[in-house]
Amino acid sequence: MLETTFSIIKPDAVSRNLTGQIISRFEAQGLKVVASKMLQLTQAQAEGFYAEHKGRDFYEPLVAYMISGPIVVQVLAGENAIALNRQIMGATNPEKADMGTIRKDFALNMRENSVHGSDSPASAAREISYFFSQTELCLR
Ligand code: RTP
Ligand code: MG
Repeated sequence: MLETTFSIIKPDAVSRNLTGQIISRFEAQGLKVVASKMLQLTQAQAEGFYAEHKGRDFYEPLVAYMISGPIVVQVLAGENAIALNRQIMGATNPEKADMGTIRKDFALNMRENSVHGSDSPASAAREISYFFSQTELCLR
């Protein structure tokens, strides 16, 4: 099924100049960038984006990290894009991520893990609309 998913290249990866290498991995696996921008999140934007994790012990340090520097937010399109992106990213904890995944190769630790990807169609829809209007997606 042709899907769209939402991706973030997180501050640890942008600051280490890994943006191009990460996008190349998406493209090499058949995901197409259909919207893209660089920005630095405000505290309120980061808190809202991660609202589902509010109250967890990692929530506050996660928000602080996510506002610590610029990020690249993107919409990726392709066959089974949501699952495919998660596969390319690897497990949340880089020590548990499969060989050849972004997190295995680039993540610093469980928090500074280089990328975010939507985990379901519902979160993809919510996360895309959190950063992009429908007219900003180049789907044709
Ligand atoms: P993401 O949402 O960023 O794609 O990552 P995920 O689904 O693999 O992980 P999730 O459970 O949704 O957690 C969101 C982000 O919070 C940070 N985290 N730190 N125990 C910890 O220190 C911990 N657990 C999660 C990571 O940055 C994770 O990607
Ligand atoms: Mg998640």
